[in-house]
Amino acid sequence: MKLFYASGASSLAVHILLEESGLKYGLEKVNLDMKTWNNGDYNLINSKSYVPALELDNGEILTECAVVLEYIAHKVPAQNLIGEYGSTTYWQQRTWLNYIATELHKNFISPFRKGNWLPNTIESKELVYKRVFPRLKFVDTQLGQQEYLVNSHFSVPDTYLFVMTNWLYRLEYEFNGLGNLQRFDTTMRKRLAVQDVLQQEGKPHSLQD
Ligand SMILES: N[C@@H](CCC(=O)N[C@@H](CS)C(=O)NCC(=O)O)C(=O)O
Repeated sequence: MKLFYASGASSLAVHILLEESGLKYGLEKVNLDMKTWNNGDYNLINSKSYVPALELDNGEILTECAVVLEYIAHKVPAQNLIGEYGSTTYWQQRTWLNYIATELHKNFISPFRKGNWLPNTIESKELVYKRVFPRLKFVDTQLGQQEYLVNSHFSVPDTYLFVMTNWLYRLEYEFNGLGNLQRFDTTMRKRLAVQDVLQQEGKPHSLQD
C-alpha cells in the first residue's frame, strides 16, 4: 500500500494508523499548492485534489479519510483498532469517524482559503474558531476523563481526532475549556507511532499563501 500525504494534513491520521497497524506501506508526498507529486499531476491520482489517498496493492485508489482509516483497521483485526462489524463498539467508532469528518474536519477549513486548507488570516482564524469551538467542546465533554474516545481504549477515531488537536496547536488556538482534549493530545503524543510519524512528516504544509 502507498499513502499519498501532505505534512500535517488529515492524511496524518492515516499515516499514524498505518504505523500502529504494523502493515508494510510506502509514502508519497503531495504538494497541495501545485497539486503535484513525484510523478507529476496529483489530480490523476485523486481527481478530488485531496489527501489522503491510499493506493492499494492491486493499484486501486481509496479516498476519504474516515473510509481509508476503517479499511486499514479491518485489515489487522488482531490489533483491535476497530470493533467487530456490527458490535456496539464498532458503531460508536463509526459515529466518531463520521462526526470528526463532517463536523470538525470540514469546519476547520477556511472559507477564504487560497492555496491552503487551514485559515491563514486573523479574520478567517476567528471565524473558523467560532465554528469549531462548540463542536470541540462537545467532544471534550464526551471524552471526559477517558484516555481515548471509545471505551478508553486506543482505536481508529483517535488518530483522526489527534489531527484536529494538532491543528489547534498549529493555529495557536486556545484550549480554554478544552482540558480533556488537551490531555488527550498529550496522551497521543506519548505513543511511539505518533512520535515516529510526526518526525517522518517534519515541518507541516505551509499556512502561507
Ligand atoms: N473529504 C475528504 C477531504 C480531505 C481534505 O479536506 N484534505 C485536505 C487536507 S486536510 C486537502 O487535501 N486539501 C487540499 C485542497 O483543499 O486543495 C476526506 O475526508 O478525505
